[in-house]
Amino acid sequence: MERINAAFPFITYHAQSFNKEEMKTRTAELLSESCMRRSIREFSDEPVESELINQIISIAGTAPSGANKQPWSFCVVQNPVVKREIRLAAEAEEMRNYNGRMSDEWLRDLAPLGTDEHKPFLEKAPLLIVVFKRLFEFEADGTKHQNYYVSESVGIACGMLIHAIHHAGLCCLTHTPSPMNFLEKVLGRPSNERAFLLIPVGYPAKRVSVPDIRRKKPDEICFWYS
Ligand code: IYR
Repeated sequence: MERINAAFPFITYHAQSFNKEEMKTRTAELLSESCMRRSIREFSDEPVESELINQIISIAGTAPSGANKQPWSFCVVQNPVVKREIRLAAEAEEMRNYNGRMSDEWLRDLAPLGTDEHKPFLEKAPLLIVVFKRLFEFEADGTKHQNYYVSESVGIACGMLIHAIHHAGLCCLTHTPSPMNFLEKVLGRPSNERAFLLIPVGYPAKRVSVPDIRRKKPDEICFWYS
């Protein structure tokens, strides 16, 4: 449909187009690649090229967002002193979580994952991507502008980030130290930003073990109304 509004011009969108066979093959390939992704907690300290990280973050930046406000900031932490500061602060919070703040049910649910308050990966991984959500925007003169569906938008961007990391042949962990407001202070973020996820990224250590867990089957997660 033609839409004419000189103030807000539209451009023609050229969607990707595949035949039915290609659609099935591409989807099957993406599914098998997706099935191979696992969160890991043991990283190699081998560095990762900055250009690759820039591209991965650019992929996350293609996520849809409320009113296209793109309410996210991705901080890439490579500096070992800053990584150490983040590890110490995260471990201090987690120490309190594992020793009183988490319910017995929560601790029982985490038992199969083998997690505890020690977070060596926050120093070992060559980089940490700290994702911040931007609650609103400031203009230079201090005027505030609203963002919309901020958590939804940033959550989608993080999903795409994690998938791009995996697609590149790297590994990551979605780490959620709680509370994580220390990240705003350590990284000196502006007052409109809140820490959303802490994602250590790198190559896996030589031998990595992961919990033997299964994913829900399509009929457990998908409900058709035909
Ligand atoms: N944030 C803690 C605890 C934790 C919570 C959940 I839910 C997990 O899936 C895994 C861990 C930690 O990182 O140890």
